[in-house]
Amino acid sequence: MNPLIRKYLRSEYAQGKRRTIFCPGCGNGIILGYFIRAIDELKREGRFDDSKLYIVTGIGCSGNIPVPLKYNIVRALHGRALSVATGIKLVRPDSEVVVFAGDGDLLSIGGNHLIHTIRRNVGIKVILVNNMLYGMTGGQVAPTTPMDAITHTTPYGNPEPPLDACRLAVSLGATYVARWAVPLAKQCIQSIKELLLHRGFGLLECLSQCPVYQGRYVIGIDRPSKIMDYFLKITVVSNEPRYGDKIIIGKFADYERPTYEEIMWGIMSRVREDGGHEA
Ligand SMILES: Cc1ncc(C[n+]2csc(CCOP(=O)(O)OP(=O)(O)O)c2C)c(N)n1
Ligand code: SF4
Ligand SMILES: [Mg+2]
Repeated sequence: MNPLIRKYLRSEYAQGKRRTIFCPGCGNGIILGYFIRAIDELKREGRFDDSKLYIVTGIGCSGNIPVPLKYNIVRALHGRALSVATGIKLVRPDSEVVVFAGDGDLLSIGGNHLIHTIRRNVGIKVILVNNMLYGMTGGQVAPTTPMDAITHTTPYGNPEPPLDACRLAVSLGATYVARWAVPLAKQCIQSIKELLLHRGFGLLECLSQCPVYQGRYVIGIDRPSKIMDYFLKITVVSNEPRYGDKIIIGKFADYERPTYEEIMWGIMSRVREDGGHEA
């Protein structure tokens, strides 16, 4: 058995008594593996203290990614993971708060929270799993679904262009932004490491395969390995915002500015020095 399994998974999962809910070939299990490897490498390098790690998820298949892990996990309401994560980070500014969210969860019902969490530069790290639709509820259209794609709710093709989460995040001042795809293991693990070490708000979008719905309907390929080949064909590493019809992957932002928790704790200590505020 891979020693990382015993080290990071709850015993019932490590012993095979419980299994993840993921369909065979889903990208979610692979992303879980990348997350564990990134944490393990950082710990061995002495650069990450996982005793301070809190994980928050939204609702969706991707929200199940951290469930087998030994860490403290909060499953928030659909679209509200960032609000819960903000609360944890504000109360415990020295904690490491990671959010796993689906594209529907983060960009559709949770889109407004994303905008303001980035604007404030709350020091939480978001791993966005973009499988181009709502997986858990049966393959409905999401803000990330490609135009003209067939889904359960767009049987005649999606009439809307997709939202580029990374461009949105950069425009709002996100201090770490990257996008990779599940077949690019080295880049995904490296990016998760950078995200975990980053001080302000960070977003890593990971293009991921949902062989059941995205594969069958959106892309028309249902073999997971073929979908991963397809991701490599439709993506390109570039610094340009547009590159023909291809999806740009790479790192788009990595800098620092004051975080919301630093500012809020600064205000609180000034209030205390003033002896509190009287209305
Ligand atoms: C308030 C609320 N509205 C709708 C739902 C139903 N629901 C559950 S998961 C989901 C979408 C999941 O899609 P995504 O976030 O892309 O995650 P995926 O399953 O694709 O990983 C929806 C609409 C819900 N649980 N709560
Ligand atoms: S429905 Fe899709 S995203 Fe959900 S577990 Fe199955 S393959 Fe993965
Ligand atoms: Mg999805």
